[in-house]
Amino acid sequence: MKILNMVSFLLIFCVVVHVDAQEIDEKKQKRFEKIDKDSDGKISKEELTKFLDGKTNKKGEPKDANLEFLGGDHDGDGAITLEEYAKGINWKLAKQRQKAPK
Ligand SMILES: [Ca+2]
Ligand SMILES: [Ca+2]
Repeated sequence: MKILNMVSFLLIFCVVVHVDAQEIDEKKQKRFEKIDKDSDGKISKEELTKFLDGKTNKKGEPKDANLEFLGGDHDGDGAITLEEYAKGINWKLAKQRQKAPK
């Protein structure tokens, strides 16, 4: 009977984790849609700049849309897709790109 308990525990655990992940995705999707003003499924630099305008980070400093865009556009094609947005901002990549010429 012990094994059965383990299995059901794992099963419940998996379901809970799965639901959690979905909730985050939904939140992210809603936020993504908010930023994507023209609803073409991609966030352009202008859209991100407008969205972050007047917003501050945890330290109270104005948000750097340029840097966030560099770190959010993972494949560097000039737009942030929902997939890229869901992965989050890659700050390491952003700083690397900011340092690189061009
Ligand atoms: Ca857009
Ligand atoms: Ca991209």
